[in-house]
Amino acid sequence: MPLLPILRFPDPRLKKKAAPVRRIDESIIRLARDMAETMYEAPGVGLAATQVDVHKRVIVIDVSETRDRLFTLINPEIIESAGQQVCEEGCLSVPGIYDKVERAESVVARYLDLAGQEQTVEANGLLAVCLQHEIEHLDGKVFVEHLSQLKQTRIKARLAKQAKISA
Ligand code: K1U
Ligand code: ZN
Repeated sequence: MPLLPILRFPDPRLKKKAAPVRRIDESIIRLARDMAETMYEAPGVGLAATQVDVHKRVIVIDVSETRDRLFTLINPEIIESAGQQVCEEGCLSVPGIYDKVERAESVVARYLDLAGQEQTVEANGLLAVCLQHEIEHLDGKVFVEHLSQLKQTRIKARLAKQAKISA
């Protein structure tokens, strides 16, 4: 199964808003499978289709230590949120950069599973953070946009330097 190339911040394609999935066909099932494999290999705890340049509302998440609790969420939406938490976040599209972001402490998300059944998940802690982070990717937002302009400028400079070294 192919590993998918992950777009790097500040690639403008990360700003595109993903479209809802109308029909869960073989192409969506294959995309979700390839995304899960790419996330596990990276390694990461989540991945949004936007990050692999597919602008459809599909995310995969596995925050388990055993790496065997995969969630595939089609058209995910946060329908309830409560509280606040500040958590250190990373992003596979912003390699090597970690910083604190304030998010809701707990969320309820509604989504379709791969069989097209509507599901809800109640989440707190890292799963809640990850759901918020991945759904923001589908809306064209990267976590560093929660940081100050100064930090964003420094991050862009650091990533540009890294890209030059590895070219
Ligand atoms: O969206 C992404 O780029 C994935 C990202 C998700 C995320 C991490 C932390 C907080 C919020 C959202 C990552 O997975 S970054 C890598 C990472 O955090 C990690 C990797 C291996 C094991 C545990 C964590
Ligand atoms: Zn990310």
